Amino acid sequence: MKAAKTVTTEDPRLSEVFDKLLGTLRNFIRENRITHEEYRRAVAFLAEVGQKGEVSLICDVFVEVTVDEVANNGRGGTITTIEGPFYVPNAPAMKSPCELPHRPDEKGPVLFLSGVVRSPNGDPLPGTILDLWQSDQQGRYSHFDIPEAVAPYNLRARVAVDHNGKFDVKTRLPGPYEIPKAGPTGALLAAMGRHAWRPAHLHMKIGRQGYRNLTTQVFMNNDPWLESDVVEGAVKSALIVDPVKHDDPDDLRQKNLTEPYYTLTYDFFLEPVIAKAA
Ligand code: MBD
Ligand code: FE
Repeated sequence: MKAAKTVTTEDPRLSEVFDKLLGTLRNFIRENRITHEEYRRAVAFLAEVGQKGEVSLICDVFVEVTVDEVANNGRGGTITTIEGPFYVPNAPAMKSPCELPHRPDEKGPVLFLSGVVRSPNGDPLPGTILDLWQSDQQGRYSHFDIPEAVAPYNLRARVAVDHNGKFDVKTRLPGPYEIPKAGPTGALLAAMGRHAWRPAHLHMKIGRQGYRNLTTQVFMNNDPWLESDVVEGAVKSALIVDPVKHDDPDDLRQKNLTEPYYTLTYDFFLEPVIAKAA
């Protein structure tokens, strides 16, 4: 007969880190003389975070920065930052040049995002997939704030770069994002007197065979929340970008646009996977 398997005996890493986490938590309770009332308040808060579907939101806002720091310590190439709670896998596959899926009445200025994905020595990397996602002009993410049935994969796509490693994507400028005031995460921030804003940003996961996956974001310069992102430590200076405004009437007519548009060029650098000795 086969012995019954249990997760605990099969997963020493789980036992080890759980014991350590508990130890840290017990010390925290002792050092801060956490009262029974505070404990009950915390438990009720966590229950509400679960009920309102904000587990990923609150964890990513307060904790993911440190996970990213550990995961990418010493890494070369473009600097990483957190994935956040609003990534959706399997977005439409597109080939550069392309336009992200959007509603017929999508608001906000057009943004042409372009650049080249490169290896550390600058060689372009054809064969790369750039998985892009972003909020709309009002800071809303499809599948979360915009129902999937209304606009599936709105402003999301997996873009294949061209044979020169280049991507050329037509999209819209994202707006800043505010954590909803109605939920427990927003209530916690309000109770601490903190604002709940993230500066306008674009998210990307970049993948190519032989290279480490890169998850990062670029942040729009001149955003009022750039210096005080509610996600402390997510904004890094090398990730701040300056979209260029274009409003020449002849140029607009040529592009079939009636409003000024923006361009943004940013190259990404991937780090090769180091083959491990057998
Ligand atoms: C976001 O848009 C985001 O990117 C993160 C990390 C947290 C909350 C909202
Ligand atoms: Fe985001």
